[in-house]
Amino acid sequence: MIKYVSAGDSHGEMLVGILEGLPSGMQIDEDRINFYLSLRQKGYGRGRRMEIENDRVKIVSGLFDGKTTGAPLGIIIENRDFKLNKTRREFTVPRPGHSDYGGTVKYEFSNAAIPSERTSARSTAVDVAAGSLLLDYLKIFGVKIFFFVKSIGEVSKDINTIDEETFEKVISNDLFSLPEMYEDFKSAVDRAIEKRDTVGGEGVVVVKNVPPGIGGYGNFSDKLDGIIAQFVMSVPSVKYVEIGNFKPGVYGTEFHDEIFSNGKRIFRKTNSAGGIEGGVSNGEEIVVKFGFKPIPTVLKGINSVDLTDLSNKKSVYVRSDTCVVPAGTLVSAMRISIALSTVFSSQFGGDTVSDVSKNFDFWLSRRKKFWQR
Ligand code: EPS
Repeated sequence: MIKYVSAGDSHGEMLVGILEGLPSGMQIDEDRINFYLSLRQKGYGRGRRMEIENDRVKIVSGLFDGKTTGAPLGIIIENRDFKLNKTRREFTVPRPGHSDYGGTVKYEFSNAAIPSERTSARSTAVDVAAGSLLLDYLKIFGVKIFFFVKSIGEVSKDINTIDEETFEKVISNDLFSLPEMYEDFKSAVDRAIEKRDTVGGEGVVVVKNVPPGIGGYGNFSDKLDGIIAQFVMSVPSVKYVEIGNFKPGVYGTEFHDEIFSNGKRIFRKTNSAGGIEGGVSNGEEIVVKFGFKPIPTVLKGINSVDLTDLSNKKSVYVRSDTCVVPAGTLVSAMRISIALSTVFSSQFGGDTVSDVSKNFDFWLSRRKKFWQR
């Protein structure tokens, strides 16, 4: 089964990821990984740190002639800030909304800047490297992952799906927005910059081509929606995750996606469930929506307390971003790539790419009465 762990501090020497359990014989596309890393950096509304970094992946183990060997992959991304600036922070007034307070209490630090070394969104660079690498693993199953920003601040467009052509347009702009929303989203970020404040928003990930029957319900921890939610909910700044399209107040007969047959094929006309029922995929697009809070480091400061003498003070300002919704949306998509890879690998394990592919084809062939591409 595929497993992923990471290490690395925001202003330390490098970020490190380990991906284990990949089959042998998978070609690794470093250019695509670097492209996704550059997408993560360019989101409009990021701070000056992104002008310093130029994230490039280095894979230091588990490859031979560019293909996986079955051994764990060691993935490294260097922090240029470490070499160029050597940022070192010390403060004792925690930023409300950041990990400063909880982390300082937990580990008994005297410097409230230490917890964010690990909880900073910097660590998501290596998540994006791992997740974009795994897009090739998901290709064995024909699975594709698309994403877009749905809202920034008050500006929102309520759509639940996206086609490949529109996705190409989304990733060619620095807000990952649908083309018609770009100017409005940009103004929403600019308003926050003018106000010396920060702004949140929402993103959507759409996963295509997942057959019905992926995931499990033997135990709560097997459920596909629960697994996806854990991988997205833990992205920095995410405050909620929703699968599908639930609106309080709708009746069961309105909400549930009726099942039809034309005698040859089973199909649905709606996708309120977002592609998952009972913890298992149902063959429709998996639609994951999530919301980002405005980030907690604000120029004006927020009321807080100095932990040294418990006096009331404003929170500190340190170099930061204004809006992380575009970057966070891409990160969430790449976390979903990791989540799905763990699930697919536990269901269709194998030592080589062709073993995995054969296992999956056999499984599908047994179920072709119900689902076909
Ligand atoms: C972050 C603060 C900023 C962001 C950082 C997340 O970094 P710094 O403190 O060095 O200015 O740029 O995000 C990244 C470094 C990144 O690569 O995404 C925070 O406090 O969470």
